[in-house]
Amino acid sequence: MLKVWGRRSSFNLQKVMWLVGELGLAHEHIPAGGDFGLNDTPEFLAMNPHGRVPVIDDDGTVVWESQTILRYLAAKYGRGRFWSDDPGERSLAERWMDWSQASLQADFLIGVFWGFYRTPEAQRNMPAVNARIRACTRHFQLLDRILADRPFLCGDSLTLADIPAGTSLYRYFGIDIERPPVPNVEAWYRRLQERPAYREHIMVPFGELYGRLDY
Ligand SMILES: N[C@@H](CCC(=O)N[C@@H](CS)C(=O)NCC(=O)O)C(=O)O
Repeated sequence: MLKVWGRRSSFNLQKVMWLVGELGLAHEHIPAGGDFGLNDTPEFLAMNPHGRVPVIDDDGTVVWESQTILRYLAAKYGRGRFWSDDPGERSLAERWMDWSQASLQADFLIGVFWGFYRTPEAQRNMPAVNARIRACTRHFQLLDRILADRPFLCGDSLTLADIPAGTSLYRYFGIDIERPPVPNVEAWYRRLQERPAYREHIMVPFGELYGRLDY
């Protein structure tokens, strides 16, 4: 049985659990990280030397790094729907995954969510946070243009492209920051909220993270 380690408030665990849910995979979830600890034990470090979540163990195959896990699960259990054997076709979704991690996640999750929401008010570097909020404005306006003529990032159906970027939406629209009007992104967000796996794994209240920098 597939085992998945991570805390439900972890952005990177959420991406993985969303796909697990979309694929309907039987699994065991083991809370780890944050207040649950476990990720600094020798057993955990033997699975992931970085001591970070998420980690999966799929009948003896251990994988860490959320986006690598997404690719692994899609290739193993989602052929046709979430994975193509044609490298060119596969790259259509993979470019959005990599852009999300390198650009959107860097500016939103690290720059804004950590810099603003997770940092106690007195310690915030607001000029730096505001620069990252402006970068997020540009990212979401770009997504808004892409989504003008399609319901999902790669076309008519949900693909791996939507997962890392779509995971940001619950927090982006849920914290008190300036946002541009992005009607196509908002429509995409509403579409994602119709999916049970998105509601269960992404729309997880994150108040426990406010003002906390310790994990
Ligand atoms: N690049 C890694 C980042 C992993 C990471 O930083 N995970 C965070 C949670 S999102 C973590 O383990 N934090 C320590 C903790 O929760 O105790 C990935 O995508 O999996």
